Amino acid sequence: MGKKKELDAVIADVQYRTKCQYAINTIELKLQMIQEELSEEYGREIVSQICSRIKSADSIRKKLTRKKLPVSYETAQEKLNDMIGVRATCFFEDDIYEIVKRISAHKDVTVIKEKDYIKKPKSNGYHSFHLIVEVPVYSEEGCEQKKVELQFRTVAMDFWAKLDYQLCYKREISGTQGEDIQKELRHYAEIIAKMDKNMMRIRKEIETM
Ligand code: 0O2
Repeated sequence: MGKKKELDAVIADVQYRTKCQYAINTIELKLQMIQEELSEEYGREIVSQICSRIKSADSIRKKLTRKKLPVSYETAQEKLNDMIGVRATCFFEDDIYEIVKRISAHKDVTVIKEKDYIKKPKSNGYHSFHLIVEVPVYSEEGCEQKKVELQFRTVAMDFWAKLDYQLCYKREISGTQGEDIQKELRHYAEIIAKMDKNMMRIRKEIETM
């Protein structure tokens, strides 16, 4: 079987997808538990939305090619951190750090890597907190660790990222007009970041009333 067909076959395989879904369910359950704990402590909602996806064969192929890596399932497993992705959209920025702290403390969660694009946004303005973890997945074959990329964003950061994804991300936007567009998007990302900070301040003010 050629490498392309092999990758397609593995990603479509029911056993592979079941194991990925197991990892997703584990993480989602933990996030729901933390959301309930915090909700009880703070007396308000913490997470607006949780969503997940298993990366498609096509997207894996494109990402490996973009990274100039050989296109194979083995390379994808080894080099890509986001074959399985879960995103939690939160109301406030400080809640993101509290959730990250709590989920990282779970004994069956191994933190592989943290990327804080909130404190250090990407040059295009992208804000998000990425936490790469491993969780155990049990089957008749035993226990295997599955890597999951968790993305944490505020509702406002998510709004920007979703529009950027539609407009620019994965596209070559060049020339003077391209630069102006990039600059404008960066500007909106800065406004959003400021708005997030102000919303947090307003919340704290209300909490002391
Ligand atoms: P898709 O289609 O969403 O899956 P690595 O250094 O290898 O750990 P990686 O994965 O190359 O890191 O890069 P990074 O920065 O951690 O990005 C991982 C994911 O974050 C991306 O996955 C996007 O989902 C999202 N992301 C990163 N940068 C941007 C950005 O500038 N704009 C938007 N809208 N999303 C971003 P994929 O596979 O690129 O895309």
